[in-house]
Amino acid sequence: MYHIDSFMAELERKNPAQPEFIQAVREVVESVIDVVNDNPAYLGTRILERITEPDRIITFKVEWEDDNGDVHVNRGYRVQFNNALGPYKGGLRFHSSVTLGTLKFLGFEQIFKNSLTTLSMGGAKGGSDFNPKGKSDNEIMRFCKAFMTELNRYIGPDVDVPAGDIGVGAREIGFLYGQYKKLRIEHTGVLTGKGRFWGGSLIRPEATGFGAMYFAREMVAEAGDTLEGKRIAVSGFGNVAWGVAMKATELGAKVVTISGPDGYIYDEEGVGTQEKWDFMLNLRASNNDIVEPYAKQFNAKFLSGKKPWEVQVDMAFPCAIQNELNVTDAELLAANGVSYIVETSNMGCTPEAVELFQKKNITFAPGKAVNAGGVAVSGLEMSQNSMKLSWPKEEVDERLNRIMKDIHSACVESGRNGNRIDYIKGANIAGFRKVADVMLELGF
Ligand code: 2IT
Repeated sequence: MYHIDSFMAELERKNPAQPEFIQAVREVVESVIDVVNDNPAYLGTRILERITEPDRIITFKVEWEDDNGDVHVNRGYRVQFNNALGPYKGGLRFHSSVTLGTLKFLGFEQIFKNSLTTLSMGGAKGGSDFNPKGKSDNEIMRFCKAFMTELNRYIGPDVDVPAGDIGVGAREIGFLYGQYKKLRIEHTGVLTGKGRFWGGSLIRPEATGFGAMYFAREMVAEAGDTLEGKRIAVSGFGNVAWGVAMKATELGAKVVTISGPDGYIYDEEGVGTQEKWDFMLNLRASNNDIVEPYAKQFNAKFLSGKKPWEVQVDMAFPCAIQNELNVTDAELLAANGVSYIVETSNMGCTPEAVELFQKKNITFAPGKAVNAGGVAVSGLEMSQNSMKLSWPKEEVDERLNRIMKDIHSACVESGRNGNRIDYIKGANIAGFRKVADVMLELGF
């Protein structure tokens, strides 16, 4: 029999100073402990110890030169967590806050997320503490090339397939892929999120946000409700936030906020239009990590240094980074009558915030289910690369929609609790079972 407290105490002993990893594991273990304790095959093979230990962790030195000729040293990582279901798969994050503990939490989440997609992908994550903010294109290129010079040894289209995450978009994937090609003389699906003319899939940039909205449509339908006229608060201003905003508009809802490190924008007219998206794309391309110029351009409000959770909305979509929505934010949202929290960033809400939502019967869906559309379309990109063809956007979008519906059904099936759906339990149990069963089938 597993006991949560003793299991977690041992995990903390083995993984000191990795609070995000401990937080991510605790959430999964709390969900699955009864399933594990009821199954002698899981118990007898120490499934929880095995699934919480990464297969391997690769760290490497990344040396690069800035535009003034000064040399910098960053640390690069790849956490290959679990490949029971397929090649290791997961993004690369370049952000000053990245530590090994961050990437272990993300790699761990990725195992269950990828399992939920129904595609054949194991879980991994990588990245660096490199801070792309304020860097020139040439500096970014030199960093990416130095990073791939090390990473290329450990990846491959049937081994480990990285993609983007925070700080790694189409530009970075281009430089990384360019260096891989130079070193290996191979044109393969070793990365996803590639460009249109070198193996990328249509809809990949929008997939996480579109998928989140498809999932949200199922959530509200499950509650006998619709998206029509819903007011939505979104944080962040990257691909994910914009995918949500554009799809929300199309489905009859309205996103009224986006946010950056400088504060948030409140736009009563709704942010989800092509003109506004193009403006923000240009702003981001200039490496400006701010949202304030949007307010002047489109006659909206800018709230300096604030988070968007103080606005009166029906739905909230955290789309920025882990633990961005805390219990104080949750109390504000609840007091303003929010009905649904659609966690779109990985572990975007603190455990205390989630507990508050559950206590107040506010429907909460976790990131690993909601944001799985991104990696799902990465999986579809891998399929297209293997077949050496590319599907039209309607086909990718239709498959994405179907996958998100299936993920929602899996959450409902494993998470039904009387007349409520516990989406956290549902996602964790459904994701875990498949990986655990395959691990048993494969032996150790
Ligand atoms: O968190 C995630 O699922 C991603 N950053 C996407 C990973 C991928 O391999 O597309």
